[in-house]
Amino acid sequence: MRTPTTDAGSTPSLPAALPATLAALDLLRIDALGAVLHVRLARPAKRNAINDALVAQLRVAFSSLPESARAVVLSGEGDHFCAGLDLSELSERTVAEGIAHSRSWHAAFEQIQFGRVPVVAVLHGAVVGGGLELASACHVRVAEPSAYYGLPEGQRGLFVGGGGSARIPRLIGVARMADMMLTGRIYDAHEGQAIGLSQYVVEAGSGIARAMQLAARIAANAPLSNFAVMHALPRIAEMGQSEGLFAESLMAAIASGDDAAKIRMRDFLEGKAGKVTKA
Ligand code: 1HE
Repeated sequence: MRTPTTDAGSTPSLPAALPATLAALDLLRIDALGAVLHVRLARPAKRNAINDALVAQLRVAFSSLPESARAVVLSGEGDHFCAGLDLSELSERTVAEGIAHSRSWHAAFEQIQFGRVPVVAVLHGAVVGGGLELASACHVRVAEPSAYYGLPEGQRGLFVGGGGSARIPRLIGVARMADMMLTGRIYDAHEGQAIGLSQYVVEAGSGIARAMQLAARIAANAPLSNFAVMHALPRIAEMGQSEGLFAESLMAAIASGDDAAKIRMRDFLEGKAGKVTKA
C-alpha cells in the first residue's frame, strides 16, 4: 500500500525517532507521526502470515508504545492485510505446544484491544483466519474495496486460536461466524461493513490516509475518554443492566472530573470549541 500523502488531520505528521525496542522489530515497520504511531505488518512475501516471531513482535510493540503515541494505525504491506496463521509452523507442534501457541496470540492481541491507546486497522486484500482475529482486536476497522474476510480454519482442520471465538461473534454474531467456519463463506468489503466487520469502506488506495485522519481525531480526545471507550465500554456491555449502569456512573464521573474534560466543556461554552455538525 502507498504511504499517505495527505496530512493526518491536525496531528503533525513529521516522522520522529523511535525507541530502540520498536526500531529493532524486523517484521514490523513502525513510524511515529506526531501523536499517531503507524505499525505495518512487514512480511509481504508471506502475505503477512503470522509466525511465532511476528506474534512476539506485536506483543512487544503494543506493550512498549512510546509516551507520545495517543493512537495507532495498523496496516499490512503488500497486497493483503494478513493471511492468518503461518501454516508452515503448524505441523511441528504437540497439543501442549498448541495451547501455549494460542495463549501467546491471546497475550499479544490483549495488548492491542486492552492496551494504552485505540488502534485503527486498515484492511485490504485477504483478511483471513488469524488476520481477521487480529483485525477484530482493533477498535476501528477501515476497509478498502479489495478487502475480503474468511475463516478457512474449518477447511484446514483447525479452530480459531487467536481470540476469534471471543471477539468475532461480538462483531457479527455466532451464526455468521459459524457459517464462515463451516462453509468457508467469504464476505467482501461491502458485505463485511454491512454485517459489522468494518465500520468504514473507503476508496481503493485511501485506507491509510483515512485511518490516519481518524487516528488523529482519536488522539485529540481526552485520554480518559479514550480509556473509558477501550476499557469500560466493552466490559459494561457484558454486564447485567444494573451492574452496567453502576459501572457507567463511576466511569462517567471519573472522566468528567478530569481537567481535560473541564477545559473542553469550558471551551465549548465560551464558543472556542467546534459544534457537532453533519459531515
Ligand atoms: C503463507 C500463508 C500462510 C501465504 N502461512 N505461508 N490461512 C490461510 O489458510 C490462508 C492461506 N493463504 C492464502 O489463501 C493465499 O496465500 C492468500 C489468498 C492469502 C494470498 O494469495 P496469493 O496468490 O497472493 O499468494 P500465494 O502465492 O498463495 O502466497 C505467497 C507466499 O506466501 C507463498 O510462499 P512461497 O514461499 O511459495 O512464495 C505462500 O506459501 C505464503 N503464504 N499464506 C504460510 N497462511 C491462531 S489460529 C489462526 C488459524 C488460521 O489463521 S488458519 C488460516 C490460515
